Amino acid sequence: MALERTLSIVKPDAVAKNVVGEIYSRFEKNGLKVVAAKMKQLSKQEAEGFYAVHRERPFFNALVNFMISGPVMVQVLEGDNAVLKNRELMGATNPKEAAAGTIRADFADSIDANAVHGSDSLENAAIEIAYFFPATDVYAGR
Ligand code: RTP
Ligand code: MG
Repeated sequence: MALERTLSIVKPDAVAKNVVGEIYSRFEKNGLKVVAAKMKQLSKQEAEGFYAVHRERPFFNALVNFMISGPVMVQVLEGDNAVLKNRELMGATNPKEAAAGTIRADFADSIDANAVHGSDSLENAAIEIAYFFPATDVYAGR
């Protein structure tokens, strides 16, 4: 299996609910190691840049406004097949469709406030990690 890194964000709703530790536990119990992390209040510009692929989508403004509604926790997760594994732990985008036991099923309230972000491909993971962390701020997990 391939050792990968992926970019994860605990979104403002989950930070406000005080479940950062609960979500980190899911990562740790499933072989994903936090190798970089910071709490951050995103600016509008940072949130727009991060979700630039969705700029033309009808939900873009709501998404950006939600992402800047409070601080987020941004982390790099490292582990075997980290990109897919994190997406599996997160569950479906809409928490109503998320499998039982996933982060979104357990902590998210709606498709708009859905607790976590995770990179959707290895290529995007590299881009997203570089968006938030200089290479010197990401530590080797093993
Ligand atoms: P994320 O990027 O945040 O990890 O979420 P995702 O891959 O599961 O979903 P994506 O398609 O990338 O959409 C990004 C975020 O936009 C909101 N969204 N709303 N109303 C809608 O149909 C809709 N579709 C997407 C969600 O909050 C989603 O997390
Ligand atoms: Mg996405």
